[in-house]
Amino acid sequence: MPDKILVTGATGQIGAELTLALRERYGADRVVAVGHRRELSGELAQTGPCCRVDVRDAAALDATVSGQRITVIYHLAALLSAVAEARPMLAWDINMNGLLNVLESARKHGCQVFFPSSVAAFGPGTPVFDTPQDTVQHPATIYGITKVAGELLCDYYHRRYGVDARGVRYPGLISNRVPPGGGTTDYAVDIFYAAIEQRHYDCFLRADTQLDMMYMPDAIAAAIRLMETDAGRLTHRSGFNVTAMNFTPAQLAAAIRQHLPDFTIDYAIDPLRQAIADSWPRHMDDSAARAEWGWQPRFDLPSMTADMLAHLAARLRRA
Ligand code: NAD
Ligand code: AKB
Repeated sequence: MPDKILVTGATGQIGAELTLALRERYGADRVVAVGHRRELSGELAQTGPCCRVDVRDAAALDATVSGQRITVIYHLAALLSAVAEARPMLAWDINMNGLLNVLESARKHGCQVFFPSSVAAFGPGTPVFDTPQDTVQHPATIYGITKVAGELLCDYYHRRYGVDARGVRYPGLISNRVPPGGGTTDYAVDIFYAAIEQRHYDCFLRADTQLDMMYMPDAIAAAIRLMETDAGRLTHRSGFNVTAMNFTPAQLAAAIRQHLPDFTIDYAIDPLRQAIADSWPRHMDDSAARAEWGWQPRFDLPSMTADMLAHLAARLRRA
């Protein structure tokens, strides 16, 4: 069992749910949630320790890691694909210098590190169907470039300094707790809010844009399972392909119509996000993750859709 865990990006789409899951599993006082701009509030603040650190501030981050006697860092703080493309310099600063600072603290204090890469680490030249674990990685976005560089940096810190850095290439993640933070796959979450509240959605991707996706409970389980796996079982380390389902906006709309027959969808294409989506794989091969650490998703498109609608509708009624 890890002694003490730090979660950067704890208020984000993944961080908010991962922090609570880690507190549930290892004990609330062992999991420190790191916020960025504002004081943490709500469930995150009420259920365990919190602090505020800008991950670009190496000294502040290191003081937190050493002061709190941290042994495991889940490093989630980053800018996602669409916001990164709007502010490339800032994205490089946060995504790269933030990770470098985390790895340096991990090196000094002997921490294990989880780094979430992305399907965005692939790009033109990568096989789009059954994208292999080890293949061409020439992403066309600044976000994807930071993800490839991040995977390489994690491998370097492991090889050079023995830092136990691990990670997955997540596809688009779907969740009902925290809205997504400015990615290309955000449509697959936005559509549920619109379906429940307006029975209509204007989608920013084309109807036939097929992408890999995953429901948040599976994403959380993947991170924890990989981190708990005996290191001797791992051949790969920092960029495991993982996926749970793949669909197009038209197929997701059809799945929602199984529950809300009057739901309608139109398409108002955003050229930036369409170009990003068109540069990503249609379906990753995640057999390495299945073989090396037993990756197995629970949710497919029908079960995710039913669960999402039920939980989000209840959450919106309470709000
Ligand atoms: P998010 O945008 O919801 O959250 C990012 C968090 O980072 C926010 O809490 C923000 O406050 C924090 N942050 C931003 N700048 C910071 C700084 N300078 N210092 C400290 N914190 C800062 O993102 P997410 O969806 O939760 O993604 C988390 C990680 O997972 C990211 O690395 C992302 O690239 C990766 N990922 C996400 C998805 C997805 O679909 N959500 C898919 C693949 C990979
Ligand atoms: C994004 O769209 O930027 C993220 C991702 C797949 O990394 N959801």
